[in-house]
Amino acid sequence: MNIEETLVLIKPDGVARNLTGEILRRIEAKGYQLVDVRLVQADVDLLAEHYAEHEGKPFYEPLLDFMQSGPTVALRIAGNRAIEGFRSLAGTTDPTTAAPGTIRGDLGRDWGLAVQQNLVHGSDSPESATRELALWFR
Ligand code: DAT
Ligand code: MG
Repeated sequence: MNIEETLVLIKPDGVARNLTGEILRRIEAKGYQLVDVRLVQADVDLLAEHYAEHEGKPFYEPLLDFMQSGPTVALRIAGNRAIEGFRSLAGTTDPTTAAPGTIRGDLGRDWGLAVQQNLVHGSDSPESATRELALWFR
């Protein structure tokens, strides 16, 4: 066993589309423990830190605007290999091609801003998880 904690965000599109319960259901069904939950209206400072690795990319500014468009549900979850496991549950970044059975593949809408509006975030490494959990649960 390798119990890890990871940060999951239900992004503003997921909250606005009333998918919070459905996404939580999938996380709990997989066996992850819910350790902490917050409803957060993210501001630009938080998002600039969270997405620092993407600064300067063409999608960076629209991404920060989108992430400020409404509340985000921040989750601290725990489980065996939860970092990699949640990324698998979420599916690949682009909902158009994310596998069926995943959150993004099943629930992501194939519309104009589909890559940006992909419902969830999950930390991508132990270092990211530590850093991001400290940001969203400071
Ligand atoms: P992930 O969220 O799968 O870890 P990422 O870290 O590469 O993906 O990118 C962060 C977010 O930025 C992603 O969830 C959606 C947005 N994004 C990534 N690539 C994009 C692109 N080519 N066009 C628009 N938005 C993009
Ligand atoms: Mg990422």
